[in-house]
Parts: sequence; C-alpha cells; structure tokens
Amino acid sequence: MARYLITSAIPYINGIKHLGNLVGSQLPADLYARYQRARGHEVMFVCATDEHGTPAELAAAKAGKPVAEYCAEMHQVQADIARGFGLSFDHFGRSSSAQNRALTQHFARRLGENGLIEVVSETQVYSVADDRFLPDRYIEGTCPNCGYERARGDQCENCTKQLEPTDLIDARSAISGSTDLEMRETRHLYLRQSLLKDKLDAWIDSKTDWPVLTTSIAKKWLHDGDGLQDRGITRDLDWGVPAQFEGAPWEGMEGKVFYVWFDAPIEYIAATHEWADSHGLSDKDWKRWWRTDEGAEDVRYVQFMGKDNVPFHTLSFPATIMGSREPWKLVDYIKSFNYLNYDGGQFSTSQGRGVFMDQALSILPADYWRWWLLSHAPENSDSEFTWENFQASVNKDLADVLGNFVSRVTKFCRAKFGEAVPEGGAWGEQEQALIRALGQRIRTYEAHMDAMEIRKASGELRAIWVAGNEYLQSAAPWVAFKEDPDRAAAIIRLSLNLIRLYAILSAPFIPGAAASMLAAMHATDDGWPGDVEQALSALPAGHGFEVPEVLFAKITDAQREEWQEKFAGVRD
Ligand code: B3M
Ligand code: ZN
Repeated sequence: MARYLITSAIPYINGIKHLGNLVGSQLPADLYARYQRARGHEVMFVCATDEHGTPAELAAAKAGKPVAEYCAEMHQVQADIARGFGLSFDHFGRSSSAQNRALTQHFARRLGENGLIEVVSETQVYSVADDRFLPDRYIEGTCPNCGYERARGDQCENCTKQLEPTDLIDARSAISGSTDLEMRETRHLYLRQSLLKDKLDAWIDSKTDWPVLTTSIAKKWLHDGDGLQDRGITRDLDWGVPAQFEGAPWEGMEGKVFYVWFDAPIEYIAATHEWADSHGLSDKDWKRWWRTDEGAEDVRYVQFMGKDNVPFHTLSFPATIMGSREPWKLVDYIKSFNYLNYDGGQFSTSQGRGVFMDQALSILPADYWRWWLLSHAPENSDSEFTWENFQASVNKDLADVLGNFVSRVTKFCRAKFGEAVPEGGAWGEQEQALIRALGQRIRTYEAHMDAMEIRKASGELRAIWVAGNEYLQSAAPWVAFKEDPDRAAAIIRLSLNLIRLYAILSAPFIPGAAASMLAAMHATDDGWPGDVEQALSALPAGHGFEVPEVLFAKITDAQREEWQEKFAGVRD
C-alpha cells in the first residue's frame, strides 16, 4: 500500500466557480483520489477556500458584508456544492484558519532568519479618490506583456505573467475606476527568490516526467527577461495573515498582511492540520503527510491546477519550502490544465459567462457533468464546451452504452429468470474472448489513470463499456433463450457480473451511478479487479439483485435548446 497526498488548487472565496474552474483542478484531483483509494492506497486529499487578499475584500464589499462574515458564508456555499459534485475531500479547509495563520507566520519567520526576506522601501500605487493603496486586484490596466486590457495588478490572466501593480499601462482603481493615482512610499517584505534560482532550476530539471505544460511555464519565468524576480509578499490590507507578529525577525509591518499567494499554498499543509484537529488527532498524524523527518519520505505528493497557477506552484511555493531549510515535503508531480472555453468564448467569473457549479447541479445530476468534463479535460490544449457536444456525449456514452447495457441485462433477467443471478450453462469461447479483451483493457485503463492521462483513461473506460455491449449483442441471450435457456443463463450471469465490474471501474468518474449499480446488484464486494475471470464470478448463481431506476436519461433537443438559451447571457 502506497500513500498519496493529493491537493487541488484552492478556489478563491469570491463566488461560485464555473465548470472551467472545476475541470482545471478539483474534479481531476477527485478522480485521482477516488482511483488511488479504490486501488487500496492510503490517500489524503485536501482542498480549501482561498479567503485572503483582494479577491475576498472586493467581493465582500460588493455583497455589502464584513469580509469575515462573507467568507464564512461563501465557504459553506462552496463546501455544499463540492459535496453535490461528489468531490471526496478528506478535508475542505479555509485559508483564514488559525492553523494557516500559524504556519504562514512560521514559514515567514524561517525565511527571514535564513536571510531570504528583506524589508524594502518602495513606492506603491495610491488612489487619492479611494484614500488607500491599491494592491493586486484593486488595480486594473493593460498587460505590458501581451496587451490584454483587463490585467490585474498581480497577474495577467491572459498570458499568466506575474505583475506588479506599477507594471500596468493605463492603470485605474478597481474600486472607483479613478485614474487619479499617485506613487507613495511604503515598506514591504520581499521574498528573495532570486537567491534560490539555481536550486529551483535544478529541481525543475530533475522533473523529467512532468507535463510539458507545467515545466515550460516554470522555465519561462525562470529564464525569460530578467529571470526570477524577488517578490513583494506583504500588502496594505486589513484582511489576511498579519505580517507583524511575535518573534518576527523584522519591525514596522504593523497594519500589513501577507500577500494572498504567500499564504494560499501553505494552506495545503494547514488544511491537513485542520483535518487532524477536526478528527481529534495529533500533530504526528498530519505531519506524517508533510514532514520527511516524520514519515512523509514515502508519500507521493501530486498537485492539480490550471495553467495560470503553475508559476506559484513551481517557483514561489517551492521557494518558501526550500528557503525554510526544514524537511517539508516538496511536490512530486504537478498535473496542470489548459482552459475550458464556453460556446465560442471564455468562461468568465467576473463577467458571469458560462455555466456555474450551482447552475449545473440544478439541471442535471453531477455524474453527467463529471463524465463530460473529465472526458473532455483540457489536457493538451484548450477545449470547448458546447451544448451539442455535451448532449451527444451524455446520450451516447452514458445513456446508449452504459445505461442501456444495465437496463437490458437486468430487465431481461427479471423477465426470464427472476431477480436472482441465473444458474446453468457454462462459459464458452465468446466469454473467454471477452475476458481476455477486458483483461487487457483494464490494465491499459489503470496505466492511464496512474499517469493521470484523463482523456485516454475515459476513452479506455468507454471501450470497456462498449465491449460488454458488443458481447451482449452478439451472444444475443434473447435468441439463445428460445432454444437453449442454459446458454442464455450463462450469458446473463456474466452480464450481471459485468455490471458490478463496471460500477467499480467507473466509480472514479461517475460515483453516483456506480453506487446505484452496486446497490442494484446487492454487491458488498467492491474491491478493484485483479483477475477478470474471478471478478466476473463474484455474484454467484442465486444471488439476488434488482432492476435499478434509469441510470442516465437522455438529453432531449428541447432541453438542450432551453439550456442553451438560459445560459447564453451573463449571470447577475
Ligand atoms: N485561488 C487561484 C485560483 O483559484 C488561487 C489558487 C490558489 S492555489 C494555492 O485559480
Ligand atoms: Zn498578459
């Protein structure tokens, strides 16, 4: 049994996420966590809400609520929706937790003691109209790198470049829109990550098995232009982890907090600490996932995220870990994603464009979405959601192939043999051929899942479903039944067992339907299949079952048109 630590990028607290956010981190992370658990491994899967910084403050102001209250409410909203999508976090934490505050200050202190933080006196953008400094998202303007006109003060979401507010062209206040901005002197902490450049470079070079998308982004920011820059890690904000604290190796940071991207990845560790605390466990229990001197040496740590988050996970967060000179676990593999587009444009939270997680669940169960999103995951390039494509895949893969198989087999058995696995007959060449084919396909499926090749894995799973349908079609128990009922019984016995096997293999993708299939088969053993022949004998003759409700209803043209219309505009 191996141990897997799995983290999904932690979604900003500012509102409900859209399907593009979901497929870029939380959903594939869940797929992998469910799969590794099913393989019998020990898994720690954590996520959280990212509650600090300007995204939280701006959203709270818009909602007219104190930021702490806004965050508490939105955390609950996001947790409920995550549950609705079947996201199987071991813990869904909050970056505003006491655990994260303590760990963030701990890392900052260590970095300071190791000479990796310096106090820099600098000029910052100050809005006269708003009577405050404008960090990060409080300022908008044109990206100096790509020309995108709605770049934010900390990062351009179009080209992923990390920015300073002063880099923006034609800058304006995001609060008031005012362009009456001036430069004022203020003091901030800087993380001297340039001192760690060679170490980071060598570390990235050692990750030869990482997706090119991940390493190319890391290399780009390590080497392009002036190379890796030192970064300001404090902000003139009220909400966040205070930068002045007891034992801090600096002075004068009163009234400032750490930059949201400094404390957000530390929340991965803190969420595991929160998990231990909420289960009445000890420090040892979370540290065995994170401290290589306390048992984490044999943990495989995998992160999931969209491409815009890659620079922070390949450079800034590792710089924090390395710079602490303490034995914290560094990530072993980063699975990153391109963007999912929506019907000819981009999904956009700020513009309310696309389908958001709560809306998706209000029209169809989670499995429909999980299947489409995962089987179209934007792995090698951006991909696009269209209602036509969604309708076609759901109807074909889920309703016609998987759902139809389950329905035909169970209904035929009930009509001809009753609601128990029939006895009689023996498996012949056709069954042996199917077993051989499935044996190969299942091993291929496992290989793709282990490698986090999500589209390939979904394709293999679909092929496994298709193989059962083709077998059923050519074995034709409804024909055999007339001449040789024993032969029909043997075919149906295998097919009922196939339903159980499909449930187990499909559960990481479509956990809801898989649970219904297992329940209908009265299956208590849901162990991952080793030997296929054995797995197809798990439900013996006489074992009772029931015909499940329709697993997947087809999406009609009328529904598709209605939803197309409904989600064409922008959400208010
Ligand atoms: N909250 C950005 C995002 O939601 C940011 C990720 C933090 S991961 C530590 O895309
Ligand atoms: Zn840009």
